[in-house]
Amino acid sequence: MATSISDRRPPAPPPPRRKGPPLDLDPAGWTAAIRARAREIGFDAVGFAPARLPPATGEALDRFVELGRHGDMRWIEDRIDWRRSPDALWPEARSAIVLAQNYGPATDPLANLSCPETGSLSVYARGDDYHEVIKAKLRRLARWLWDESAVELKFFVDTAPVMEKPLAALAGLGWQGRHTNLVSRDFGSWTFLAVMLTGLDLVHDRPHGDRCGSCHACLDACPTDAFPAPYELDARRCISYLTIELDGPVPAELRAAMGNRIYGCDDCLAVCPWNKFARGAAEMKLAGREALTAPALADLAGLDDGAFRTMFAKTAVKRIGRDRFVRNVAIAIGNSGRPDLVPALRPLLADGAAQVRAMAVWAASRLMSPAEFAGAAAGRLPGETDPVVLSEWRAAGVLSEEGP
Ligand code: B12
Ligand code: SF4
Ligand code: SF4
Repeated sequence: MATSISDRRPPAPPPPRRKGPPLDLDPAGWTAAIRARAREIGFDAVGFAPARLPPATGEALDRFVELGRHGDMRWIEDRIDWRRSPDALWPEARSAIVLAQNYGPATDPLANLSCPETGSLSVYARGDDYHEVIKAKLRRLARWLWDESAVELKFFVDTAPVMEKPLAALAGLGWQGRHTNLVSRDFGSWTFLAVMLTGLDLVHDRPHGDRCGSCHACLDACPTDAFPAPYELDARRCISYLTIELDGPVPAELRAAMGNRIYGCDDCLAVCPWNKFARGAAEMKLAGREALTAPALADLAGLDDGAFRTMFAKTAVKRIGRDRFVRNVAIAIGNSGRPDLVPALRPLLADGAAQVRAMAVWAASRLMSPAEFAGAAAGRLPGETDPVVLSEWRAAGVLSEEGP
């Protein structure tokens, strides 16, 4: 029955079904019943598609990987055969139930970008972790469907080798916009997606066409020029990838464009004109927490592991761990133009994590006076052995090519 598949964990064994004969419904009956139950549970939109993606979608995925645009996200290529189409992952699947959850922000999500002494977290990271919120709802839907139908099913949110956006488009929930995300006429760019595969035959929705027209606002808004062409993303340049997925130092040429974005990025989503039809999220657990709207960089720089876990308890941010997060904070401090943040930055030059020290060197080279920077180098260099950190000191001009 109801098993949740992820790239990281094997599926759980099916729980016992409640006693009694399964419901006897035709495909239209099941489709209507599932739609009603999903809405009752709190999903904002539901669509139905065949459990098979067209070959062209798999070919686009192959091109994305061949071109190396997935960067260090090796898990995309590891299960690429499954990812191309759900029926490769699970041959018995007949239909995909695609679910959308609106997380429309209550205020302008980009407002904080002009406050350089604070950090900007993307909207989705300011509330409870959507994976957990949506998985709880999926479990309820799966439990009900398994009890009523006795037909096997599997469900996913984000982490399984399934291409959720093309499936959602096929199920009529919207279209993949030029920024590559699913745009909905009802919720604009602000939806999370989830998928349930089932052995049931259902009545499939009709995909609806592309409504981007001549607009290219999202392409123009991208701070790092991450779209090599409309409808194509080079993840290696995307701030979402750089701040969340990439471990280690961020490529030097992209750091300045990150501004104060310390977890994810919403620029291409936020400028979409279809957001004018968007509504605020009804799911309260997804509502942004006040403390995460504009946190002071000086406070974030001081987070140790325990304080990081407490501050980001139950959010998606905790998944990246303290070191990667504070690395992002160091870059934002380097972009702040605020020498008054030097006292908060200075301890990061001696941080236990090499990626934090490396980005702190870069930030210090931008904020400190030459004399101050030379003093910091004299204090830190004698004990530094990490090649990545040394290369940052070298790039900042305090080490010769031959070494210290
Ligand atoms: C990997 C991943 C990322 C990567 C890569 C994003 C990407 N566009 O591929 C990174 C880390 C950058 C990322 C960022 C974000 N993500 Co993300 N991500 C995923 C994940 C796990 C897989 C996506 C995937 O399959 N990518 C592979 C590419 C090939 O697929 P595609 O984007 O659909 O590509 C299509 C077209 O763009 C085109 N194409 C793409 N490349 C190429 C190349 C060539 C040559 C050609 C011809 C065509 C072509 O063809 C493809 C098929 O139609 C999904 C969850 C899932 N399991 O599906 C979430 C998901 C897509 N992410 C999501 C979100 C919310 C985000 C962010 C908004 C988070 C944030 N605020 O920071 C950003 C948005 C950035 C952006 N503009 O895309 C949501 C999107 C919801 C929606 N409404 O669409 C998803 C669905 C998670 C979820 N369950 O809700 N993400
Ligand atoms: S999320 Fe930000 S960096 Fe990534 S493509 Fe969109 S605007 Fe560009
Ligand atoms: S901003 Fe414009 S081009 Fe981009 S997804 Fe929205 S409508 Fe399409």
